[in-house]
Amino acid sequence: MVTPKQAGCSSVAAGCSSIKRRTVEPHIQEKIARHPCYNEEAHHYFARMHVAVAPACNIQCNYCNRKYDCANESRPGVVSEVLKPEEAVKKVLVVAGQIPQMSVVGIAGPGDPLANPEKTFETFRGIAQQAPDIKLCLSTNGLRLIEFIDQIEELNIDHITLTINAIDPKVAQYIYSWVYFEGKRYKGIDAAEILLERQIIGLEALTKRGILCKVNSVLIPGVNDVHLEEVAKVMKQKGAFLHNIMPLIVAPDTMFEKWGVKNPDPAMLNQLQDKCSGNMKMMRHCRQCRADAVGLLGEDRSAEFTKEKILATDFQYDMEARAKFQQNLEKKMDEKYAKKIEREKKKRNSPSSQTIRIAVASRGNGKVNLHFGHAKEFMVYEIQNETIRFIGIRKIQAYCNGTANCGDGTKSDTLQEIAQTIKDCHMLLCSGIGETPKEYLQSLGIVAVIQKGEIEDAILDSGKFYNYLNSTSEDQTLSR
Ligand code: CLF
Ligand code: SF4
Repeated sequence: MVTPKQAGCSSVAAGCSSIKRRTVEPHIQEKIARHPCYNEEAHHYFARMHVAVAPACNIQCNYCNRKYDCANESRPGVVSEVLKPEEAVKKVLVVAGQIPQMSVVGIAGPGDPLANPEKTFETFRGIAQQAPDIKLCLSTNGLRLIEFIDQIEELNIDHITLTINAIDPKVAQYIYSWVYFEGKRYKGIDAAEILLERQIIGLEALTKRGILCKVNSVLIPGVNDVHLEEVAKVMKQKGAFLHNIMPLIVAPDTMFEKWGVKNPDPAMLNQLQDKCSGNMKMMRHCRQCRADAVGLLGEDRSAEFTKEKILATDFQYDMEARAKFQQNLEKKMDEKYAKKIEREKKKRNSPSSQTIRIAVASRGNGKVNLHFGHAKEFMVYEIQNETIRFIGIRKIQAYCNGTANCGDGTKSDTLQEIAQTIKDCHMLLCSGIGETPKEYLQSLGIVAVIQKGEIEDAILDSGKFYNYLNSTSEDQTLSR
């Protein structure tokens, strides 16, 4: 769904590295402590899953095509199997038993959850009854949000993602082909006016009831790129908690593909997020998940939990064991946060220290623990004067796709593409890397360093090392 779809979950989250605990009220911090999307810290430890129970949609976004399902494709709207509510509830219970850090269940498609209200609420009701420790999350395009606001509140669905790509119907008319509302199909400016009005009414109602709302906006170059700054201002005024500006992924056979609209590059996305961050808390760690994603945000374990396997599995839902496991994770997060505060207090103000941009390969747990060849994404950070800032996610095609591909000619193309994706980085941290990619990256001025352990410690050490190299080397590739 859109909303989620492109927009990732049909929603997005607050997770932004830029959300500092001390700027969040305690009752909200409590709500987001274990939500991997609304809390950037938590996304290293806590997992989410989506159950795909909502196939229909009531609008047509010009970037969405729900037909395509490829195991390597990760974007909203895409799903392998649609489930019935009872199958979805069983899947949640099985997954929760096997992945104890799974703290949130979202419904984000593959269509719009509120265009399928019976299936959506039956699923949420079943989960609330049988697994009351799990947080419920919903991602919607907002067209019918106001109609279901009472049910949302009653079921304690406390995290809503609303995909809002424009606030001006003159812009929105190029984003939506049609809107189906109260038994009639609208097109053009009429469709845009209806959708935008309903989205704002929905957002205001969420704010009034104290339900956390994350707004997802798809950055569409040439269509709403300039307009999104205005969107961010209005979303803040209306009470949204978090803004997730996510890059367009042009799907095959869509209007945007036909019109030749291009995906934005990372620099365009980062610049816009920086501009908008004055108005709103920004989420920068969104992975634009599939509507049946399972696992930590950077991984997708959906293939391990097919309908066939789920229906054949006996399970026991041990809420006590889950609670203990999650308390330990939270303790770990708290310790890490305390360490960070301590470091910030001690930080020396060294004016000579340059800003260094570092790409990190991680498979979760807040660690550098992934080999370069297996990475499907990098997390990009900046460090200056011992202050670390999370910039965003760069998705890539993995350099190694298994031994069968090793040594074939396509690898050099893949390597070039990967290098392009992180060409603005000075360093790359990973748990291992072969000589060929290491030398290639070095030739472009990207120093690959093998590191293991906590991401922040590794960045601090590597930042110091980089500054040292920079001060002693005559090699100009080290000083950008
Ligand atoms: Fe899912 Fe969305 Fe809830 Fe998260 S995803 S419904 S808020 S539990 Fe998260 Fe995925 Fe981005 Fe969505 S990373 S696409 S923001
Ligand atoms: Fe989501 Fe519907 Fe838009 Fe697709 S058309 S992205 S399902 S809201």
